[in-house]
Amino acid sequence: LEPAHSFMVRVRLPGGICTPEQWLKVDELARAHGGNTIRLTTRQTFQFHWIVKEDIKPTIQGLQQVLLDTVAACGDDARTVMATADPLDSDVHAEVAALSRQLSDHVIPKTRAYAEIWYGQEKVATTDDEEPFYGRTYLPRKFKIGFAVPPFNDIDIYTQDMGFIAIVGDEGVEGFNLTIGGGMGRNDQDLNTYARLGDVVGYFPKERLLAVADAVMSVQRDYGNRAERSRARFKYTVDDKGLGFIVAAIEERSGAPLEPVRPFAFESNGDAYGWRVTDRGLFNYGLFIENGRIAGRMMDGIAAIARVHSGQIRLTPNQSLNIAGIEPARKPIIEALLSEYGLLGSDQGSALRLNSMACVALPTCPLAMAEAERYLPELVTKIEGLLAEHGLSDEPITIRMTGCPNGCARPYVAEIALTGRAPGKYNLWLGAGFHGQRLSRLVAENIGEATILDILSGYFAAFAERRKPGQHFGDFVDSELDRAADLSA
Ligand code: SRM
Ligand code: SF4
Repeated sequence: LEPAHSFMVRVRLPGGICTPEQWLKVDELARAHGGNTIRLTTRQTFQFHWIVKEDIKPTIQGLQQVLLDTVAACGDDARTVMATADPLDSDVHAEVAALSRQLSDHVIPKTRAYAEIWYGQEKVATTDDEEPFYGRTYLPRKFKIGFAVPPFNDIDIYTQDMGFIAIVGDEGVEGFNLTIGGGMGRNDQDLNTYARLGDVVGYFPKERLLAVADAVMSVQRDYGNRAERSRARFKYTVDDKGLGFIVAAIEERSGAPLEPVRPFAFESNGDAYGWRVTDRGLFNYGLFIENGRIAGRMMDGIAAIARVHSGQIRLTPNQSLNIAGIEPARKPIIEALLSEYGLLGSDQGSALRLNSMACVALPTCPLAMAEAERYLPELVTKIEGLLAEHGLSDEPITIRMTGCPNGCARPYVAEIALTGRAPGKYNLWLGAGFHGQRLSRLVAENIGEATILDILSGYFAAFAERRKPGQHFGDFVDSELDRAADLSA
């Protein structure tokens, strides 16, 4: 007998793009091995929970049948590559999604070990089975990559180790502004750890994508901190070595200097929900999935849609879905299914709820100190009540909760953020930018629900009374915090 451990299995899904056939296989595997639930993650992919040891192999082999894998979904390597889930379904989106797939295939480890272990392929004894890019010691730490297509910053480009902001001309994507050194992870007890926004360091033409990506990753591979794991992420390498040094090394290794940053503008870091017509006359439906958790009737409903759908089912960076490329003739059928399973409605939730995200936390995450996914919906209902009292019900405000400071729901770029300290206790962070361009500030530590609501109520009252026209909540709170700091100085 051995302990009845259960495992989490995470799929690699570049750009969050999934076919209906793949969806149905994921659904089948979740019902067979994964506790009848699918979890959509903040990096646009699937997680299965509750998989017992003997079911891991059948799960991974089942994924292989629909050309999905779990390569580098975890580990000290380049993780699944994110890309904007453009609700307008533009040609630019298609091009960027294809590039995210190409880059993901390029950056995953190339040894045969995965196929030998999980697919049962014949073990071949070789003397040169060392990974050509990662070598024997891989990267100092996980490495995250994403592509954003302005005006959508749904992937939170400034939180990625390496990000690409698409610059579009008449002929489509011309190139990318490069961002480096973003990251959320921090530890409440260790002031040497912190969330950091990535720097936008230059522009390069799209033909140089792989060369630039290789150069950035090789700089982290060769200069990253391998002695102190808590300081091993690329953001610390950038700060320890200096931005100038890192950029010069990237330019030298990629074979050409970066050009000046090209203009771009983001508007939000959320998703768009409801029906949209695409340029090609097809329909997309943005389906809000609260905290990415799919189970029960919702799971049945999405599977029923996948059975009749001929387009894609895209996973968004905010744990939701875009049922994309619906042919006009099939729209009434899909609409009827959405209605039958209670998934239809332009009002899928309040503006606050539609901009909410929580990490998995308890009961499956071993690092969780407080609830997140299971508690945020209830807290949002209470905050909705406060917003209504101040006439702010329609105000889109981003709110994110995590069960610990690691920041898996990218809380430090949310206008309201709660990070777990202990059961029922959270740190409260406020004042981040609405499109993820500014970090939030710590406002109160280790507080429970009553204090959280009390503090928020005070800020909502002030916001309703004194906000400037069009001002977002995060910008307002940021200026209030500045004012308070000036007064106490
Ligand atoms: Fe995360 C570790 C869940 C996105 C920062 N994360 C974990 C683990 C694997 C816990 C563990 O190490 O044992 C969690 C599994 C919980 C469970 O029961 O499933 C976990 N992270 C998640 C997911 C599922 C949250 C969600 O609710 O969607 C996300 C899966 C993403 C994916 O599909 O690959 C997830 N994690 C993130 C993000 C957001 C992002 O990448 O956009 C971050 C912050 C960005 C960053 O990396 O800086 C994030 N996760 C962490 C960290 C802190 C890393 C650091 O730099 O300190 C850890 C802990 C660690 O690595 O030691 C962690
Ligand atoms: Fe677990 Fe913490 Fe990540 Fe939440 S933020 S999933 S509690 S590691």
